[in-house]
Amino acid sequence: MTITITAFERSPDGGKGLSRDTRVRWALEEVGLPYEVRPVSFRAMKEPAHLALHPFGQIPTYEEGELVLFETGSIVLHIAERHPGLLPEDANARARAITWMFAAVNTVEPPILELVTAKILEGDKPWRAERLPLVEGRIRDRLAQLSARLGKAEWLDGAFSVGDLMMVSVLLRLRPSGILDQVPTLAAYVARGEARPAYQRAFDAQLALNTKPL
Ligand SMILES: N[C@@H](CCC(=O)N[C@@H](CS)C(=O)NCC(=O)O)C(=O)O
Repeated sequence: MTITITAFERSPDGGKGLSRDTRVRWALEEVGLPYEVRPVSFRAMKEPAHLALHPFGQIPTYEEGELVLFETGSIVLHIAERHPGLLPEDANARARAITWMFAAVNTVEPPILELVTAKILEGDKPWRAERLPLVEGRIRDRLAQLSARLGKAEWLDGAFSVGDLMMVSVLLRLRPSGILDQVPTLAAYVARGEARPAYQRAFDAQLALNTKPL
């Protein structure tokens, strides 16, 4: 069955791989599933045809036959549960991998998104200068905790899993701020994720879309 995802016709990052279709592409590449991409413009994302797929008018969406999904956590988990490669066989290890995936989107990503809000969306507001150090502090606390848990391990819990895929994807969003590189354990962890051939294929595909003439 054909899998179709949506992605920005032109990502605001110009193809640095930070838009969230990249994590879905990466999951599909890890399990070896072919997929198609339907690029959408910012205007089309808010129109009824796209809102029928994604109630919040965002990307990515995931279509597979009659199934339509939104939210990258749900999409990536759906892929991981149905195809070998991203979840361990052992039931407890599986549950822990899923826990790390939720930790990535629920605990680590929110302060990182706050930074984007403080710097870009609210960059011209009078509270920016006061807010920024608070947000950066919250991110540094999370990174210190994550780094302490990872320690010298290659991945968060045994072999590479959906938990690492999501955690690396979330941490990558921090790279432009310079904060990630200040935590060498996590910078190296993210680099290991990026070095995976499946990530490379996902990255190259989103870059090709973002640099293709419109
Ligand atoms: N929690 C959602 C967030 C989706 C999201 O924020 N997508 C961004 C692109 S990375 C988007 O569509 N932004 C445009 C908008 O919100 O109008 C997920 O993980 O799928």
